[in-house]
Amino acid sequence: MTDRTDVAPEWIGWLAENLLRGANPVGLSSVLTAQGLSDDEALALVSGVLGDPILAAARRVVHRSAATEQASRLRRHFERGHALEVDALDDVAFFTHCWTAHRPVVLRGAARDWPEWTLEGLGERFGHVEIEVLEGRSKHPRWWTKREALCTRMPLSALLEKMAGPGGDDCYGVGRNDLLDDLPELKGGIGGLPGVDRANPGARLWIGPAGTVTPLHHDQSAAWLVQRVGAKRVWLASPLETALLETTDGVFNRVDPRLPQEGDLAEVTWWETVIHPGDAVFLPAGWWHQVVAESASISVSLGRFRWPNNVEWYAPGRLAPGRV
Ligand SMILES: O=C(O)CCC(=O)C(=O)O
Repeated sequence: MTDRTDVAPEWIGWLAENLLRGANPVGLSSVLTAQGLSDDEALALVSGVLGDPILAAARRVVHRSAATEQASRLRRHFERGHALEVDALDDVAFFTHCWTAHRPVVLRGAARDWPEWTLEGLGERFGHVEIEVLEGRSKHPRWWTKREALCTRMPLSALLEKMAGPGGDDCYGVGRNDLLDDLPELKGGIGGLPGVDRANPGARLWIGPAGTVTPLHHDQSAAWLVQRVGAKRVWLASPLETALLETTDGVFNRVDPRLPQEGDLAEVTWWETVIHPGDAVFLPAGWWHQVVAESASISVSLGRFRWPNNVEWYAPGRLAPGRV
């Protein structure tokens, strides 16, 4: 008779996981017999794991998580296909339909009254100014783990030259570094958007060639992403898309919404939009988003609102198995 110590721990784990997922014990024991156990040994092993108090404790935790999964699904069921895209949005409508509803929105022409920016105009006025960029990103698939090594400074004119070239994801002036501190004259031209603290909008600049990719990630605060020059394609998915919680990599995610997905990931509802100069997209805290520049691009993000905007406790990537 095989006892549990004779069986590879991976098989015990496999058995426990499948029992917790509700698999039929008889089916599981036939898999074990196909692995070389006799019928009696397989059944004894399955009933041993079924009767284990550790499994009973795990069931209680799994029940809570399955119930939460259903609550998420209920919300997704009603959200599906109801992405908001509007041409006008006042503060009250924004507060009701986006901020408290925790829903993204595309506001077309949101920055139509802001002063026009062009690559040529910025080059003429600020080409000599040194700005901070991340360079060498394309050599590192997880470049965000090497930010400090990749961070360098170059004159804006050098970045604009790269932006006139074929493009790619190698070099990007990313909003994490407050480039607008290097270009303070530009700050004055940045107008308000619904909900934003006008005195201190928390503006950050994103400037780079066609083809820059900000991989799928979530932030721990909300922001408007305002397109000023060129076009960007943005994919969004709700934090309630629980399939995406299994592919987290810190605040990033291994899923690329441009690629076909399998299993539960194929069921994720993506909301895809392209923003052009003047358009803005509201990115609620925690919503997954990926951004790809379709042409040489400049965007501004605004991250200070009239209401508290910080959910640093929200970090599902830290709850990955083995990290609890
Ligand atoms: O524009 C980009 O490349 C990324 C913007 C973004 O992820 C953000 O504003 O949170």
